[in-house]
Amino acid sequence: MTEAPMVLAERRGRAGLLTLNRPQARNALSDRLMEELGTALLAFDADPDVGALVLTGGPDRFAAGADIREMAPRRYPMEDFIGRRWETVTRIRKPVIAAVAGPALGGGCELAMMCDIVIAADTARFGQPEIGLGVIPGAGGTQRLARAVGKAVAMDMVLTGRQLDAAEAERLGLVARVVPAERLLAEALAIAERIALLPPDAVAIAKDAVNRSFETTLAEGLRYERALFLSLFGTAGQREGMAAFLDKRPPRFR
Ligand code: CO8
Repeated sequence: MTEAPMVLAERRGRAGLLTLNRPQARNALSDRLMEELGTALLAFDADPDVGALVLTGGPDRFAAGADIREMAPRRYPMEDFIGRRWETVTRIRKPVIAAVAGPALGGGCELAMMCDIVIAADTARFGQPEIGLGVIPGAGGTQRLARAVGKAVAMDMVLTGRQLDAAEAERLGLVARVVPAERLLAEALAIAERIALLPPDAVAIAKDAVNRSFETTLAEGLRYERALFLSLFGTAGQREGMAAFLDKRPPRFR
């Protein structure tokens, strides 16, 4: 008998929907789950009929973090067991929208922060409880979190394990929008569909440019942005987008 997949992948219109599927372990992010997620992300990234992705953990939870059962026997020195497996979501070209309901804890919060837009249900909670397990966040929970919410709140969360509810996460800029839980998936898919109708070169380059702002100085980032901006002239999207504006008609990008 084959085991149930830990990540479900399906097409919804021009959106690729990925659902973490390990409810009995609260979507704990085991090595196998992260391998499956990486494979599914790369498949959608390569699919020309998909314009943007939605990543969710279902209506009750996003993810309870890395798999503690798997990590407990590990001893340093050891191989980097996070590495490539956890980075795929940050390497793909298409935007990924995290649709978060319920707990997004530890690696679950970190996975949401790796996505490009985070939409939260009013039931969502974000936290980095690793300190209570004798470790610290290992996939961005000290770095992306501090950049998103600032040092004061990041320190509070990382040092005490305090969790943010959806409203606080929105106020602090960790999430883009909060919606009623029953609307979460529809809203996230609508955003993905909207992006999927836009010119794919400009979408991928816009994502890259904003992400670069977290990794470089302002002067270097502005040079990078300018080069990317210029590179879009002559693409199908630029020609059609500007022609449609001047012709006073809706653009047809695909
Ligand atoms: N790992 C493994 N199993 C888990 C995890 C987890 N993170 N979380 C829950 N489970 C399992 C439980 O062991 C339990 O299993 P069983 O039924 O066999 O006893 C089952 O899921 C149900 O758990 P609960 O009864 O606790 O479920 P509740 O709905 O009452 O609570 C919670 C859900 C709030 C999510 C709660 O389970 C919880 O607090 N979980 C742990 C959260 C946590 O501490 N996360 C941080 C993990 S460390 C981490 O993420 C480090 C990331 C570093 C980078 C990546 C490295 C690979």
